[in-house]
Amino acid sequence: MQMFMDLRLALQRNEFVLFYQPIICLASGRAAGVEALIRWFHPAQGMVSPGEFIPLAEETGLILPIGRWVLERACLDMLRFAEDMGFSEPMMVSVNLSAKQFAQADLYEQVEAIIECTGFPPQCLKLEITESVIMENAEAAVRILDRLKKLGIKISIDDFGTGYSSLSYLNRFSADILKIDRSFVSRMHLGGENLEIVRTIVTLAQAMKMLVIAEGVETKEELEALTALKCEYAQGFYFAKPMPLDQLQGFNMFGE
Ligand code: G
Ligand code: G
Ligand code: NA
Ligand code: MN
Repeated sequence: MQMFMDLRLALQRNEFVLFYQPIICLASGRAAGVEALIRWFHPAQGMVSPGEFIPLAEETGLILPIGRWVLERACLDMLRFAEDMGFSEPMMVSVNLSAKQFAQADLYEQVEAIIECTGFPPQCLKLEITESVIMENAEAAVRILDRLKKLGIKISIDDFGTGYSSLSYLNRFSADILKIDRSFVSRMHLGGENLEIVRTIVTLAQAMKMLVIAEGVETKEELEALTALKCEYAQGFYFAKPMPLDQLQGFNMFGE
């Protein structure tokens, strides 16, 4: 209950911050973009992880105003970052959408309005929706994803491999990217089932003309196994942890 009251006030008290984790192009070693991950700096408890408060925000509906804030903040942060760094275009940024956010009747209008007021280039914005959320109502997902795509943004299917997509649906979702869940990437270099699952998802993505990102890469061995499978992109503590915007400036965004 206390946590709920605090969470309700966190937005107006400016206690949320977005951290960013680079997504690496394996062929070039360069950062191809970043994923925005929210952090809550509670005045008494310090940093509270989203694993703790996102489920509460989702249950209580607070995720809707928080989610709007995340989208707008991510666009504004990336515009500022591009300006500070002298980039001609902002970096590609991925924003996570939870089940309730994805089910909002006015999601399209919300994303459109944020693109318009911030002036953020839509081709640099990506929404991440988990496979299980998409599959909860696959017919509705086909329609909303189609509409969102018309704004010019990109769509990623997050935690892929954990949510039982039927292959016929996968073809109908206008998604651009599959993110391989980190449970499969972990220890894949040891061979066995994880390696075969990752191999299958990479092949599937290529056949469907989708890009593929491996999540949760923690070791050099996992990276080498992914490179051998010709996985295109990866993300994980091996490259970089999620970090505040000012540290992203110090991160070598362009590889060696
Ligand atoms: O950053 P971390 O790895 O602790 O995130 C834990 C969980 O919280 C992940 O499942 C992640 O997708 C989710 N999460 C992080 N940031 C956001 C956000 O801005 N919106 C939503 N809906 N979920 C987020
Ligand atoms: O649910 P989603 O895929 O959005 O979750 C992203 C979460 O994964 C974030 O909480 C992020 O901090 C975490 N994460 C990113 N890279 C790694 C990694 O290499 N290992 C582990 N254990 N977690 C990671
Ligand atoms: Na994600
Ligand atoms: Mn994921």
